[in-house]
Amino acid sequence: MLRYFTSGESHGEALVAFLSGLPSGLRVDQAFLDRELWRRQQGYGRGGRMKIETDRAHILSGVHHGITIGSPISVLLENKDWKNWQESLPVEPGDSAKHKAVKSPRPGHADLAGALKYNFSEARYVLERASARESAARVAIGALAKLFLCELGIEVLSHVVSVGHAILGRSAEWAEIRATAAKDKVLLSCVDPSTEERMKDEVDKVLRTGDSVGGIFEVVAHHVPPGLGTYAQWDERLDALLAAAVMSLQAVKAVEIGAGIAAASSPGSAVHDEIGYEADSFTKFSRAHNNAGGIEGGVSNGEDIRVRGYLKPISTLRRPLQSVSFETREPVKAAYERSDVCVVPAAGVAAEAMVALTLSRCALEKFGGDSMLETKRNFEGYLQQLKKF
Ligand code: EPS
Repeated sequence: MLRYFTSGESHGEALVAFLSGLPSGLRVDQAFLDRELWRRQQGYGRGGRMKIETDRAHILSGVHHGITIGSPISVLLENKDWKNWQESLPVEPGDSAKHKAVKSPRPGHADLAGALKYNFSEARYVLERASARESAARVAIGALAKLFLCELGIEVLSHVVSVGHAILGRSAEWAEIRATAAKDKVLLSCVDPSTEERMKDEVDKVLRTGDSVGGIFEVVAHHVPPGLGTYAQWDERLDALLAAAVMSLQAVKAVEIGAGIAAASSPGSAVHDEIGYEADSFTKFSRAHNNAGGIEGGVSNGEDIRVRGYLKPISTLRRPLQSVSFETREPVKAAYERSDVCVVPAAGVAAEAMVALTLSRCALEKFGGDSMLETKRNFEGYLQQLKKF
């Protein structure tokens, strides 16, 4: 079974991610891991921190001579900013006068709920772990999941659908998404250049006013065979697993599969994807469109899987909202620390990692295998079985 978790604070020494359950014999491309980490750091509207960090995946275990050996994999990502925090956030008790307290909770951040829950007198430790910096660790192991899926012919990428009021008013083709993700310069990862300019204007607006802006990203998993996930049990449904995986990312407040939101106010005849028999894919069954987002009954149906994440605006504001002092309980403005103002493209890359990890888990549950040889043999056998339909 594929299992994973992360550890690390935003301004601590490092982030660490663990991934257990990948078969042996998967070739690991270090340059690919580092490019995925680079992609997550891009986008117009990021703050000063991204000028400090250059994320690199330092693999500590589970990979030797460039291939996985079936043992748990651990990856370390250094926080370059740590050198500026060694005295204020040491592991040992240190000098309490140098501690940088977060004195008033930011509405929208985990600050208040976290301080109440863990019995902290201020929110420093809450911020440190709740920060979206943690998503870098997920991207590192998500890149390994992508390499695994690639062996099965599956690719996972994302693009930005909206930033503030600037919205891409059409569906994005796979070829456009792929071309956008391959660029060496990232603005806002929109497939349409004129919409991307309008998205940039939305970011410029909040940069001027000391505000922040959210938006929508879409993750597309291409060439996923039918049969991943199952309707047989509630917690094995692929749409439920993907929704939880994407919702678990910092600042995501809603998740949509396919045309899920519009579907709720449309008649069934306009929503469901009519079936034909002239395709040349996993089977000959074809669809008129893909409003289902590649999943019906909690099972992948062979169409591209489309998952959208809706991001609230970043909760750290240069023009802070009203809050209360942890110390005096008097009204004060919320704390402000250097921050991003827009992270929609970065969140999309982190969501790709979560989707890739989820699909890898489902693929391994279906096809099994301790070595890639075994997994791929089982996979090929299943593809042949599908061809008979
Ligand atoms: C974050 C605040 C900022 C972001 C950070 C998320 O960090 P800092 O407080 O160091 O300026 O840059 O995101 C990252 C560091 C990252 O790698 O994405 C927050 O409070 O959530």
